[in-house]
Amino acid sequence: MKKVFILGSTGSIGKNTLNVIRSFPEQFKVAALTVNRRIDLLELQINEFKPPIVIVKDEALGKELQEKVGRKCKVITGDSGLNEAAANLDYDIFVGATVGSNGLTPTIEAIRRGKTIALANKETLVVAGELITSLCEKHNSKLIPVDSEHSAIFQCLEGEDKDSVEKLIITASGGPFLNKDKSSFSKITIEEALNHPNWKMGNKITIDSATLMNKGLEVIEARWLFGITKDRIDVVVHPQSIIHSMVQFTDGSIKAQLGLPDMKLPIQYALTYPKRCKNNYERTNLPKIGSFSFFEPDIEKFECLDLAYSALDAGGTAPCILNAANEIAVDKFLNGRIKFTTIPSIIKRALDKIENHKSPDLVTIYECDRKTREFVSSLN
Ligand code: MN3
Repeated sequence: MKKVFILGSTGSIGKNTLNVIRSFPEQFKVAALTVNRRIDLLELQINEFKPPIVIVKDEALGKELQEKVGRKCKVITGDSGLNEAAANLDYDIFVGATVGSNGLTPTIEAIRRGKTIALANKETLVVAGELITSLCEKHNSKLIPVDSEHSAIFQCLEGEDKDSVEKLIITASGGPFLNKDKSSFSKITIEEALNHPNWKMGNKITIDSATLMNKGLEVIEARWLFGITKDRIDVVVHPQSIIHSMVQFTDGSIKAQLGLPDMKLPIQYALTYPKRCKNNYERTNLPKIGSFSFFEPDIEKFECLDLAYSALDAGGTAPCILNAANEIAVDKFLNGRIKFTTIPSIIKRALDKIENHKSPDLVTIYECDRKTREFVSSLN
């Protein structure tokens, strides 16, 4: 029986992780669940999965929940409670299911204990890839990707020699604006940007998919997960989202992983790895899908992808600046304060303005993150 700690249990990945656990009650047990504020959904999860401990970031809401659940479950609160839980509780797998860079410290606590990390939170590797991968090596902690593209690559690399990898090919759906003319980008509404053709996800990642920043963050994530430099990571637009990504080897052969766009699959693989377990999820019907198509991404239209490659090239804290600026810019767009086309220009300004530090430690990363957010928040 594997005990699972879920950082962020009420978001899209967290709920799907619980869906997977529900299907394999003899294999998994919930060790702890964490949320920022959504205590009503957390209460339902407590009733069903009976974790001994939950962590609520908001202290007042945490107290309110403790009164409701009584002695059924212990409620811990605040950032310090979260970090202590990751550092001290009894669990085997840590699922990083939050969005944004705020899950970094508890993830590092889990890595220091040599836990298996099922990582859905791409920002962790984007802002601190060098630090995280070296800590994983030092503490013998295994990092298993949950992001569908990286899960695909991870599966394609099983049984292969790292030296025989020529390049990684990350697929992108292209998002809702693949065929939209750039001249009309400035009129894109929040509703249009939130309407993703293939995947149902949280708001932030859906906007990132519309700008292709999501793919840019995934290129940076892949660089650290697989130790492959950026000139050997390609992005190919594949609007059907059935091929989740591919690996090309030195003999020219390409391996791909296919499946329906459903996050339960990569989550299940990360939890059961290296085993595969039988489930009853819908199967991929290839004749019904009919055909696959592929295009080069248009980086003039989707500047965010280009900005991500540049940030990876610059190294140091540049990806941290990119990520923090993007988080604030997306938030501003979702609140109707800026246009869709202002997202990349804000990020560019932040990358020009905030100083880059090479091989940053955690304190430097947090400082850079804070400075960038402050700067971008002050922009109109
Ligand atoms: Mn993805």
